[in-house]
Amino acid sequence: MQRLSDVTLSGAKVIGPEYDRSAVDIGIVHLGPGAFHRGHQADFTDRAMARSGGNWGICAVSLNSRRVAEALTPQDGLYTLAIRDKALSYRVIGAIKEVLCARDGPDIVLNRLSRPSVKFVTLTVTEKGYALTADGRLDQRNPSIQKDMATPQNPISAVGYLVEACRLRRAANIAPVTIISCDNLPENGHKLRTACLDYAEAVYPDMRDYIANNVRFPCTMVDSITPATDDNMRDIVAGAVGVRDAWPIQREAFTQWVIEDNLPDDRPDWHGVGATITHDVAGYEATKLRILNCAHSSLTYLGLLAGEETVEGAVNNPVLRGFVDDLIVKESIATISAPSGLDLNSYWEAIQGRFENPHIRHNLEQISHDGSQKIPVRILPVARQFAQDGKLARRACFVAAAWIVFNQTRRVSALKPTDGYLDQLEDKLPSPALDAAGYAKAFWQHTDIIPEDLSANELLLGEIVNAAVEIQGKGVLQAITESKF
Ligand code: CS2
Repeated sequence: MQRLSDVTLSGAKVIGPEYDRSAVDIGIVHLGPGAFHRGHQADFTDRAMARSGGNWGICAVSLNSRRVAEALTPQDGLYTLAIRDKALSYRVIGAIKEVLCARDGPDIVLNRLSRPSVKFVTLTVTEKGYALTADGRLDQRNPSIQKDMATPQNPISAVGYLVEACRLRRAANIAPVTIISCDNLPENGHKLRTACLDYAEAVYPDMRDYIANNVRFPCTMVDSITPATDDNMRDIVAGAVGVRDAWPIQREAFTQWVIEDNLPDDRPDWHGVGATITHDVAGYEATKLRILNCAHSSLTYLGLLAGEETVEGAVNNPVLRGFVDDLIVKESIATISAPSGLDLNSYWEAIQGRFENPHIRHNLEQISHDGSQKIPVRILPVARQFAQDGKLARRACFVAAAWIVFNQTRRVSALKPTDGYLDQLEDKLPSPALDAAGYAKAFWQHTDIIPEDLSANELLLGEIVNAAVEIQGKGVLQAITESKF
């Protein structure tokens, strides 16, 4: 079977880019072209060019791995988007014009970032890629940040590349780019801006004010379930498309992109293909993080401890379903000021249907990664809001305790949890040989992991420790059943 490429595309059995790829210049550099970028922003941009044209070709830059470049370069950047839902559909996406790996040297990446045709830099580098401390500032102990501060003209970190690009464009009298974070962080644009300003202040002090006054960092909320691709999916896509695609992307039908109305007029027609441009991103962010992502992380740590493997399996486990439904309806939703017109209970009902999608295998293991970056923005804000009102969000505390028990359990096994930030702190973490109470207490009091206001709250600490002992002692399902929430 032939490999997907510009040459073989005409022979494919599905629709491809509905614009002339060869005529499209690069207008966007994207950092972190993982499955989510290719299933979400690149899809929006592909459809925007089909609808309204524009030079919005994407130069995708992997900061660490060569895998995406090795898979897509022989395919001229083309790949298949497989929508796996009530209806199955396939489309070949052409928005990515080239894929670079920054480990091959920063020069070509900085060359692209400095091009006058490039107007946007978008990012999906996951929460850990922002190198933030628990209080949202640049983590200057981060190894990549430390290295970049020593050699800023040869960056390796996302922040290092962004600030160097701003410096080079300014020196060449080229208009600054607009930088769009597309990661699951509350106020993602503001946090990325703070990280860049902190970095600039330390490395190029004159650049701090320039960036502060000239570079846009709109916030966004992004949503579409895009599980990792496996060989089974490659075979399914090859059969449907008729050409071999080394890295197709599977995704649910639902997709949503909310972008803060802080964009230049010259932009892709993202709005025309369904993106929401609004001043109220915060409402959408909190809604998505504290409902969808809160439920995801809850089902993940509870599910993995209960022996479940997928989101579908966990959400169909009656004990877990009942617990997470109560967590969302009785705790999370109470802390959210919803965007006008959005009914949160209906929103949650729709998400449960998305989780049940039998056409998608979403492994809990994948969602369990980087809990130190996810739990503080998905679970802990619920506990904080309740604590500020003098109440206890016991279900949110139970999930935080399950994450701690999961971490302890995995650290004594060969299958360590995937969490780069915790790996960085390894020598400061409590010994996993401690009992459940001792480990939970020490972990919760670690202010590099748990924000200080929560770490110091004795009521929360007591709840976390009790829940950890229950989970460790009885197993998660029995602990849920016997707890009087
Ligand atoms: C998931 C998210 O892996 C995870 O942490 O919760 O990637 C989730 O699938 C997306 O935010 C859905 O929009």
